[in-house]
Order: sequence, then structure tokens, then C-alpha cells
Amino acid sequence: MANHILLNLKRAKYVLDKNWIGNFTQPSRFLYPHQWNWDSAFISIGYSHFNTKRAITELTSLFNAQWKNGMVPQIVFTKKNLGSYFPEPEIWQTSRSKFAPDNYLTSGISMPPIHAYAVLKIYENSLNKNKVLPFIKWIFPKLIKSHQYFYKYRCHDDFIYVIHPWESGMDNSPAWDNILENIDINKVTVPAFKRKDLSTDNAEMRPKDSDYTRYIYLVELFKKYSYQESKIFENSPFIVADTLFNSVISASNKALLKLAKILKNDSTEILEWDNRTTNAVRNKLYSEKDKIFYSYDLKNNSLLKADTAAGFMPLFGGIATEKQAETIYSYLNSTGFCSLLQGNCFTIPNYDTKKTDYDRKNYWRGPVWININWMLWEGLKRYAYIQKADDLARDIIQLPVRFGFFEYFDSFNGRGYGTKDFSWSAALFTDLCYEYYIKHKKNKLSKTRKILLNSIVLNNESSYAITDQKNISQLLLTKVKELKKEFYTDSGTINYQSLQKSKQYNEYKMITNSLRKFDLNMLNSENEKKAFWINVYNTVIVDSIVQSGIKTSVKEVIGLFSKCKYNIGNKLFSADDIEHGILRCNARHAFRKIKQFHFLNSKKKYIMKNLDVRIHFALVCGSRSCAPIKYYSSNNIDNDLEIATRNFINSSEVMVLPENNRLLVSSIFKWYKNDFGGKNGIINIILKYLNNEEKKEFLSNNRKKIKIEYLYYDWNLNK
Ligand code: 9WN
Repeated sequence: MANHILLNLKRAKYVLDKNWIGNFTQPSRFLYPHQWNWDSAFISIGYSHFNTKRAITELTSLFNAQWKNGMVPQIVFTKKNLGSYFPEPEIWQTSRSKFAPDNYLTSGISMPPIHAYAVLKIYENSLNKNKVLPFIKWIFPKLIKSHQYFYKYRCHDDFIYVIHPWESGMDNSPAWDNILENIDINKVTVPAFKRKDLSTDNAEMRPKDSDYTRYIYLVELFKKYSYQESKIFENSPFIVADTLFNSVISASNKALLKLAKILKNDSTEILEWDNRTTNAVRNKLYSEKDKIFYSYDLKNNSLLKADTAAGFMPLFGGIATEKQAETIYSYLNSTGFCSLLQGNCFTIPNYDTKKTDYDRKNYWRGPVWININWMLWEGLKRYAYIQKADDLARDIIQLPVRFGFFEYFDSFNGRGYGTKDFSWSAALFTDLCYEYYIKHKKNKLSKTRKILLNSIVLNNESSYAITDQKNISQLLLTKVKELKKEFYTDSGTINYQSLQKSKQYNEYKMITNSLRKFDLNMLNSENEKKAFWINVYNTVIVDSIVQSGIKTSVKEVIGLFSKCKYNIGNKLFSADDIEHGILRCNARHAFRKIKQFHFLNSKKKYIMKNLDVRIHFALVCGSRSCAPIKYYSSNNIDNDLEIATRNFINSSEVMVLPENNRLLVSSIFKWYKNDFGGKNGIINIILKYLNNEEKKEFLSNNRKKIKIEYLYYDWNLNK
């Protein structure tokens, strides 16, 4: 595991420790000094990996302040910090409701109920399940009660509705603009107030005063009706079926089902909730034309057509049908939201960057938020959009590592905005690091890590498919194409499990066996050789992974690249031989001191005459950070390598950040720095292929000033 990950995990822990005040974690020490509803859930997910006790205390504190009708409040105020936030209890006056808790000061609204989801994570991540069980038993009825509250008091046409932008968690989302603008603020008296969230340099990041007037207008209205739900529904202008909120409750319903199973409790009611929400969202909030889900104004019976990240949240809730998922994915993975091949942006901004009112700095009107990315990451995995999920995960990790644990980030230059040392950024960063590195290392690698001491010949069976040597390479490549069609997903990843059991793989093996009789002298031109060896490299890796039964990462087997070999024309070739020996013209492996082929090695005669650095964007080492796998033909090899290189350099593996004088690039550039010709060479190749003219100009004018940093390499299997 990269050292910088360990170091930054420590930093994340430091942020959480600093914000922990004994029984809960402040979202941020100065801007948000009390306990927040969904923040606590995200934060507890971070703790669940290294401090179960704290994760439990965090949620226990929140649920201790649950209202008598089941509502979990948006804010639980801490007496000793009163006076530093607005609005505080004197504005909320929640004692006007008969349901307010007796011993706690809270606000009078709620937030997206992600707690059941967090509780399940705490259970799943705990090393001693029996120890956690009493907490699960304690909180389960409270979770049920909190969902009952929504389905009983806050449900209309099977939608759970929110009554305040703060309840949605996305306070000043462009989705609320129309409703808020149309509020006649003279209907209820809004007292004069003084905001506490503004400092000298953050006004352009925070909601406007006119937004705050409306936020407080709504609070005054709730007070006027003593927080009675039916009165609020009748009289308030803000009654919204929020797509994010309904997706979150749906994800939590599914978590509740799992918790009910653990506790052997009845789950009929939960199932019914989940069906109702799922159907309502699927049928009424989806716009096939716009490729997104919208929230719905229940007062005016109209869709709130703003293309925000909330519109993709039905992936998180497991609500979208496969067809809907496919459609919204095509928008989610488009340039409006920083697509996979776009490069030079961090994914995903909270609002379509192509919209005229997209605002890269302003709160919920443009920047990248870690919690939203995290939920979408979970959702994308649920629908098997693995490459995109990894892309989001990478940015959840990269953004804090490069720019600090900020509240939100600029999608184009990564700059952190809002408050510093923000708790959920630290907590969800921690979750991702555990998911991608630590857990993987502890649970999977250590148990299964094998060391290959002796060579394994992968094509050593007696069955041959062909006798006509001339056709072997052609057939092998055709078969690769066939396998690709069948088992490689659109995003360039491979479904190894089904591949291993397939008829096609058996046929493929018969061809690889025939490679033993292949006469390498038949490869005449450099192009023929290049295409042949790239394809063989990519196939020997696939075969090594399949045959050594790797489950999670090529790192499970030490020696995979050097000991798993193909017999080709009676000579054994490992992936290292092909890459460093042949294609890189007998160079050193990135982590070794000597050249691949010893001076007496008979394979030296196959070495390429010249190194074509573009091979680095075509060789696929079976990991998520590799280029997508492709078939290369000798006729088109030049063009194909041009495309592969351009794709890679314009993907998120290369980021030019003029504002910071930084160039973030894939670790491939670090390992093969010499192949590229050092720092200058790296800049040259990027300049040659980069599409973005502005960034190109910056790069060429600032060669000396620019600092190159390397992105983390994800060694998890590209399955
Ligand atoms: C109002 C605490 C909260 C988050 C919200 C975020 C912001 C509060 C505010 O901070 O809202 O709830 O004062 O702006 O919008 O999602 O829970 O981090």
C-alpha cells in the first residue's frame, strides 16, 4: 500500500479526533459546532473501520435526541457551543411541538435517513459481531420508528416529502430555486436575523441572504403551526418529493431488511415501504428524455427540472430499473458531469457543468461533494458500473490527499472550498481507503497471497487446435476478440469468473497450446511484432489471473508477471519478458536493477528495434488503473496506439491543474519515467495528445514551474 495513503489515513483520523467532543463529532469545529443528522451517519461509517465504540457512541447520541414521533432531528444542539451557529434553539422553539424530546435541544426538521445504512456498515465492519449486537438490538426499533415517522406523517402519493431545503441536505440546490423565489415572504413575519456562517472570504460559496430569508420564513411557518405535520402540508409552499431523500430512505430500507434478518425480526412492513418508494420514484420522478430523475413539487404538481447529482441517486437506493440505470448512466458519465474519458476534471460535480447557472464554487450549485460521490460510488457498484465507481472512488481519495479535507471541491482544479477539516470528508475518505487497501490487504491478501517460486507454463496441455502455424496468431487474436465480446464489459473490465467456466475459454486454451508450435520468425515487420506481443501480453495476463484463481488483485500472487509463462515456439515467455524484454527493448523492470534479458539469453533476438512508448497505454496488467483492454491488429497498430494514448492522456489519469501549478499523472509515468524521457518527455507526450487547448498552453508555458505528482495506482482486479 502506498505510504501516502497511510499518512493521509492518519491525517483523516486527526481531523476526526479534533472534531470529536466526547459523545459526537462536530462536522466542523467552527462552521458547524453541533451534531448533525446525516453527518453523524457518514462519520460513523468512517469510525466503523478503526473505532467501533466511537461509531456506536456517535449514533447513540443522535438517537437519544429522537423525537417522540420518531423524527431524528437535523441538529442536536450542544449547550456549551450555543451562540456560535445560526439558527439555534431560540429560533426553532421546538417545545411548541408535543413530540420534541424532553432533555435535548434540537432543530425542528429532519434529514435524509441514512442511519440504517450506516448501522449495517458498523455491523459488517466490526471484527467482533457479538460485541456489536447489543447496539444493533438497541437501535433497530429506533430506526424502524424513524422510518415509520416518514411513512406515517411525511408520505404523500407514496413519496416521502421534505418541508425545508435543509432537510434535503442540499440546501441551496438549483432544484429549489423556483419554489423559493415564488414564496410570498410577507405571508409570515420573518424576524431580523444575523447569519453566523459568513466570513471574510466565503460569501461566494454560501447561500445568499435571500435564500436565508426563505429558510427562516419556513421555520417561522412551522412554529406558527406548532410543527403539526398536516398543517404544514396544507400551508407551506415547500412540500417536495426529493429524489435524493427517497433514494436514501430506500437504501436504508434495504439495510433494515438485512438488519431484520440478523435479528430474526419480521420485515413485512419494511418490504412494503420499499416497494412503495421504489414504484413511486420509478414511475413519477424519472425523465427518459432528460436521462435523469427529478424531484417533484407536490404543491404545484410539477417536476423540479434541475440536473443535479441528486438525479442519479436512485442508483444508490437500488430504485432504478436496469433500463433506467443505463439511461441515467449515459448522462452521469457525460461531459456535463466529468466523464471517464474527459480528463482534467474531478468527478462528479453536483450540478451539470454545462448549465449556464453552474457555479464551481457555490455550495450545492456545482462543486464536488465527498458524501454524494460516496453514495454514487455505492450505487454504481450496485449496478455494476465498476470502472466509473472506481473513478469516483479515486477522486474521493485524490481530492483530500491533494487538497486537504475540505467540505467541497472545485471540479476543474480540485481546490477545496467551504470549511477545512470537515468530518465527513475525512470519514468517507477513511472508508474508501479501508475498502480499497486495508481490508483488502488484511482479509484477502494475507490469507491468499501465494509466492510462485517455479515457472508455470500456462499452455502446457496436449490438446492442439491448429496445425497450420501461419494462422495461429490470427486465430489467437480472433479468439481474444471473441472472449472480449463475451466477457469483457463495455467499460473494458473482464468478468473472470464466467470466463473461466466457458466453452470459449476452453477453445482459447487450445489455441494458446498451439502457440508452442508457433514459429516466431514468421513475424516479419516491426508492426506485426508489436501487435503480436501486445496481444500476447494482454492474454497471458488474463490467463495467469484465471489459472491462478486470483480473486481480488494481481498482487495476491507474487511472481505472477515473472513466473506464469506461455511456451511460444518452444521458448518460455513471461509477461515481464514480453514487456521489459521485448517491447521495452530489454530494459529494467521498474523495481529491478538489471535488464530483463541476460546477455546470453536466447530470447534477445526477439527484442523490438525501437521502443514505442505508446505501448504503456495498451498493456493491460489486470488492474483497475490499467488502460482498458483492446485487440491490436498489425495493419492498424499505429492508429490503434494513437487512439489508446489519446484516450489515456485525456482520461482522469492525467490532470493539469494550472491554479496549483500541478500536473497529476498516473503512476505509469513514474515507473517508466526514463522511457518517456524524464519530466520533459512526460510533458511532451501530454502536450502532443492533450485535447484541452487552454491546459496545453499552460503546460507548454510553464514547463519549469510545474510540479508532477503521481496518482495512486489501483491494483484491484479489473473484473
Ligand atoms: C444546515 C453540516 C451540514 C450538512 C448539510 C450542509 C450544511 C447546514 C448549514 O451543513 O447545512 O443544515 O448551515 O449550511 O448543507 O448537508 O449536513 O455539515
